[in-house]
Amino acid sequence: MLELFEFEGCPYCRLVREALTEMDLDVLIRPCPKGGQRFRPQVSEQGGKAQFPYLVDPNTGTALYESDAIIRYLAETYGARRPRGGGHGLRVLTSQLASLPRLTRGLRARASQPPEQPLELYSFESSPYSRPVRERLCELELPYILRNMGKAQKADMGPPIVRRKFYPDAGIRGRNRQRMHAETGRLQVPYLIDPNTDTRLYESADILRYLNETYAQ
Ligand SMILES: N[C@@H](CCC(=O)N[C@@H](CS)C(=O)NCC(=O)O)C(=O)O
Repeated sequence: MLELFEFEGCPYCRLVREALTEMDLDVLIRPCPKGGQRFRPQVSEQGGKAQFPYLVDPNTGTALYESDAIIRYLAETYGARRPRGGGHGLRVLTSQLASLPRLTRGLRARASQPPEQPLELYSFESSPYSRPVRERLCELELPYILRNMGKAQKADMGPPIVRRKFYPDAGIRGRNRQRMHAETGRLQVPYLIDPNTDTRLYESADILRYLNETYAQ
């Protein structure tokens, strides 16, 4: 699995996560919030500097800084379509604007208990309910497998209730959408799986409460 060292409040990291959603690729997130001690030092040791995002691809032995280079590498290596809409400079600007209202959320480390195994999160980058969950996972430096399930067709637009009401017979497209539906019978993000406690949760508020109670110190 690809590994991404990043933090939620970083606009450059966001661009890589957006590309991962659009390219339908999974990744192991190693959160590196400011002040974090769990994964940040690995980046300086391996790559020579504390700069994020930093992608490690064990399949090809590649390790890369620079969001633009990472996105290009992913597209070229995995045959995926690069995100459309403006040049990289414009994307950085709009990503900064997107992070602005979140202020310091997903930026600074908070003391936490390390999990034995990574958690697993079904999410897509622009989901407003998934973002607070990713922010908390980041602040608590909890590694997790990010299973992106971007929208794949018109029937996927809007909340799950819209699909149930207007597109009850729509097929399910997208690898992770099919995977989630096969496993749970539902299509809703965020969806958190914690193999350490055998916990499975929908609903962002419940997930945030669970993460605080289980891992925050
Ligand atoms: N040109 C780089 C810029 C990356 C960058 O400036 N990242 C900031 C975070 S947004 C960083 O690594 N700051 C150092 C730190 O957080 O310690 C890219 O596109 O990836």
